[in-house]
Amino acid sequence: MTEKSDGKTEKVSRRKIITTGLATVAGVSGLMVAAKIADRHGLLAPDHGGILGAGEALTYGAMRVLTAHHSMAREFNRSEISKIHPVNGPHPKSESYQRMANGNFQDYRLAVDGLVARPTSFSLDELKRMPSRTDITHQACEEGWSFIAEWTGVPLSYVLNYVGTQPHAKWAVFHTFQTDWWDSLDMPEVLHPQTLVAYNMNGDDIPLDYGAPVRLRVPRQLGYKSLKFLTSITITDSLKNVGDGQGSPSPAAGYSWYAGI
Ligand SMILES: Nc1nc2c(c(=O)[nH]1)N[C@H]1C(S)=C(S)[C@@H](COP(=O)(O)O)O[C@H]1N2
Ligand SMILES: [Mo]
Repeated sequence: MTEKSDGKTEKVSRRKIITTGLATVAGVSGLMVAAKIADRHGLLAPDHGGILGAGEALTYGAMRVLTAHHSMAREFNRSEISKIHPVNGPHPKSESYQRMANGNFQDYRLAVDGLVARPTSFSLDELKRMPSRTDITHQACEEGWSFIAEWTGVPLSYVLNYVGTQPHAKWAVFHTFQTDWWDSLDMPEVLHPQTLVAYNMNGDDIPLDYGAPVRLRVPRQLGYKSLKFLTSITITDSLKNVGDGQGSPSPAAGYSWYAGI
C-alpha cells in the first residue's frame, strides 16, 4: 500500500481507497468492480454474493477500514445496568446440555482447533484462570430491543494466542450446543480487546438462558453475533466449506454476516 511501514500512513491510504477510490470506481463502472477492489484488499464479507450483493460488501469494507484501529464499543457505569434483560433464544433443552447443566458444567469443555499450533479443550475453570476483562456494554437485538449488562470473560485474543493461531488464519468459526446457531468473525473482530469468551454476567455465573456456561460477547455488532452456549472455535483461512459458505446461517435468513453497529 505504501512504502512506509508506519501505521499512520497506512491508515490514511487505506481509508482513501474506500472513501475516494471505491466511490469513484463505483460511479464509473458499477458496484461489482468496486467489490473486486475490496476483495483484493481483504475487505469482502463472506456473504458478498447474498441478497444484498455488492453494496453489502462495500458497507463491510468501509466499516472495516474505519474501525480497523480498535475503535471501542461504548462502556457504561454500574448504575446504568438495565433492570430488565430480555432473552432471545432460551437455553437448549437437549439431554446433553441438561446433563452438563445439572453437573454445574464440570464436564464442559470449549474446544479450540483448526489452524492453531496446539489444539486444546478448556474446562470452565481453566478459562476462569486466564486473564479476565470486565465490560459493561450494550447488547442490541435486531428485533428492536436492547439492554446494558456487565460481562466478564477472557479476551478471545488471549485464548487464540494461547493455542498459537497461525499467521494465515482469516476467520474464527464458532459452534454451540445448537447446531443451527453457529457463526464466524474476521480477525479484526477476533482480536478486538472487547471481544470476550464470557462466563460471568452481572457478577454471577451466566444464567442458563443468557448463554451458560460460556458465550461470546461481540459488543460492536448486533446481538445475534454474540453466540450463546459455545462448544467450539475453529480457526480457518476459508469459509467456503463451512455451512453454506456464507460464514453464518444469518445471510440465508436475510440478515447480514457483518452486523456492525
Ligand atoms: N446459541 C445461541 N446464541 C444466540 C442466540 C440463540 O438463540 N442461540 N440468540 C442470539 C440473539 S438473536 C441475540 S439478540 C442474543 C440474545 O442474548 P440474550 O438472550 O442474552 O439477550 O443472543 C444471540 N446468541
Ligand atoms: Mo437478536
